[in-house]
Amino acid sequence: MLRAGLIGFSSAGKTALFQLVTSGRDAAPKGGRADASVGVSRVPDERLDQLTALFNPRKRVPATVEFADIANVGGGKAGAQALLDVAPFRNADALLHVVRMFQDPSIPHPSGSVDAARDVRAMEDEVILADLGVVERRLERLERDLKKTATPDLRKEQELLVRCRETLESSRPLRALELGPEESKRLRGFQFLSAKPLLIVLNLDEADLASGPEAVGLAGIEDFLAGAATRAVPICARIELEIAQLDEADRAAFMADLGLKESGLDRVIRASYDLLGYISFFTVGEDECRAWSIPRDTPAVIAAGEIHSDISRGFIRAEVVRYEHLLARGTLAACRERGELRLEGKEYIVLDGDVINFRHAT
Ligand SMILES: Nc1nc2c(ncn2[C@@H]2O[C@H](COP(=O)(O)OP(=O)(O)O)[C@@H](O)[C@H]2O)c(=O)[nH]1
Ligand SMILES: [Mg+2]
Repeated sequence: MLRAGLIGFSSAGKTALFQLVTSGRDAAPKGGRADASVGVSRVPDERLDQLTALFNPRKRVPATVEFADIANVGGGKAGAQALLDVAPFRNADALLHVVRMFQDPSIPHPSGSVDAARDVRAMEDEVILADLGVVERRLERLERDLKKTATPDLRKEQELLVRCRETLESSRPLRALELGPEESKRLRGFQFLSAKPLLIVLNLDEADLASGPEAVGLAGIEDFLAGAATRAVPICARIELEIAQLDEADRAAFMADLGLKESGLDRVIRASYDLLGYISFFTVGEDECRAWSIPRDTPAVIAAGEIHSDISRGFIRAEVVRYEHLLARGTLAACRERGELRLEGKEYIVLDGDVINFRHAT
């Protein structure tokens, strides 16, 4: 499951976005925490709807995205530093930075004016500073430990952290570092905030909503978006929250009026998937039809582990068919007759839209 943490200055619209993505028809509350609210959105997916219509299973289980919203981070003294102490942010796969672009004199901006480019940079600086604190503390400890026992492992860690420090000190985020697989893994262990992919959610003024993707241009953050693992998506949290609460017929009419093709929820989830390079595969049957999300280029044996570690451990073969073939033929048997049902091994790279039955030893 993809986990996203919402960050941003106060009154940017984090909580409005959180409500938008977790209050829809297909959402499930997950429960509160003292330091953050956590909610789960189900990923809208037409392919899963079609497979469900075909198999008529007892259960339809969409892929899920977990969102965490924190109370009042940024702007204050604590800043991004506070995020480091909150598990749903430390553990997040991606950060969603909600940036205020709406004008509303009744809601004061903490910096006195609406300026998306300034806020994007300021939040990046906070995140970088928070990571720098972690790097420096860890380096101090390492130096002491290395004096006692200089293992190659500690040396490698030190080398990596020195590179991190240089990057952060030059105001660059750790997601900009180019790392080998071993270093990447080591870095992940630290759960640095600036190493996480960043989705900038531009919370537009109602008046700009219809301008759609061009609205990104209004923010003046082209240079920033050229950075590694950084994207932007426009929404209008307040209006889209109102739309989400309408019944289906009214919702379609309202969206057409505003020139919206996709709901804010769909756009944010799609952009998060894109950013992280996530894809979906499906499992089907009379019992349940289900979507699973995995990173692109995942081998079958690892994808199996997404379902259950036993299935990965006892992996024998993956029976794979494209969902469009399954929909066209109507049954797995018909796909098999046409040679569209393939047997694949552990190393097979799972593709977006594969329908898979894992054969495994128990
Ligand atoms: N006009 C307008 N107001 C908004 C929009 N999004 C949020 N707000 C309002 O701005 C205020 C702060 O939003 P909130 O989501 O609580 O911000 P947070 O501090 O980032 O969690 C609330 O009164 C929201 O209703 C928007 O798109 N347009
Ligand atoms: Mg809030």
